[in-house]
Amino acid sequence: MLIHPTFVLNTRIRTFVVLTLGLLVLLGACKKDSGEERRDPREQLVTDESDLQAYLQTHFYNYEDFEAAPEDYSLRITLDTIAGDNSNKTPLIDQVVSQWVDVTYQGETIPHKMYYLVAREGRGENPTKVDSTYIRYSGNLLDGTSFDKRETPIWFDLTSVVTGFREGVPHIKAGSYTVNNDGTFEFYDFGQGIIFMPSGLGYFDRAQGFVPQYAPLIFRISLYTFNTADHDGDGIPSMLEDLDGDGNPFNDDTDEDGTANMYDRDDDNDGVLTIDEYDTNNDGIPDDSNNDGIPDYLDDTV
Ligand SMILES: [Ca+2]
Ligand SMILES: [Ca+2]
Ligand SMILES: [Ca+2]
Ligand SMILES: [Ca+2]
Repeated sequence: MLIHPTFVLNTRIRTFVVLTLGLLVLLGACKKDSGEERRDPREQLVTDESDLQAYLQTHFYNYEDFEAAPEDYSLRITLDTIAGDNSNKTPLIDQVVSQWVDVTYQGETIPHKMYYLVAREGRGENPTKVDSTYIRYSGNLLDGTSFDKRETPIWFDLTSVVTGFREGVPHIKAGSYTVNNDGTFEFYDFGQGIIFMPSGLGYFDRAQGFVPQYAPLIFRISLYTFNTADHDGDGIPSMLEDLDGDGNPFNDDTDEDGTANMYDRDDDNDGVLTIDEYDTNNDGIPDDSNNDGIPDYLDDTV
């Protein structure tokens, strides 16, 4: 999926983002209101789950528009209350899929439940949770407040967004595109979906712009395309550095030097960069020169 034109676009737009937008979905810039004890994440989870349930039971999305015009790529996902003329609509709760995501607070692992829904099945591939994605999105609170919105698609490295966003986007498939004569892109066949997350997968106690503390979040997303990311540039895509296969590439650290393999350019800390010992004969199979079953890039004895 590494395509030259998008890569160029990627670099340019990402720089723009970092410099000018101070993106809300980015983690970092922690602002904590003073004077108040941080709430217990387990208790907050119960409150958030109850609020999310209430929302999903009383709201619907414009699924009929997507059923009626599956090829209309200008369609946006809209959310509305089930009431009045809309009282016969199918509630979101009957359409969402739930997913458990572990969050670690002060050494304790707490499973968080989030929900997602695919409104339009894209025809491309699914990104992984550590890829670089080109998306249009809008973020809302449960009361409808819009706190962040991008009409023009933008590149996001999924490693640098809030957890619920990172976990939700891989359920959506990318699309295809054509390049116009003037160099602009036309996207089609892309997937669209919605993510509903408790505050613990969002900003939790870090108020951000229009997002108050402890706010569950809703993101509507269109995934145009993505690039497979290799954060350390060692030739191994970041997701493939998830050696224990638990779906989490952030917790694999072969040489136990404190840097996860996906960010480590010398994964076994033997002084030879991974890229120089991974597959030197280019046969597509990681080298294992002493045939001990441990590839050279993870074997500090070779
Ligand atoms: Ca890598
Ligand atoms: Ca792992
Ligand atoms: Ca590595
Ligand atoms: Ca090495």
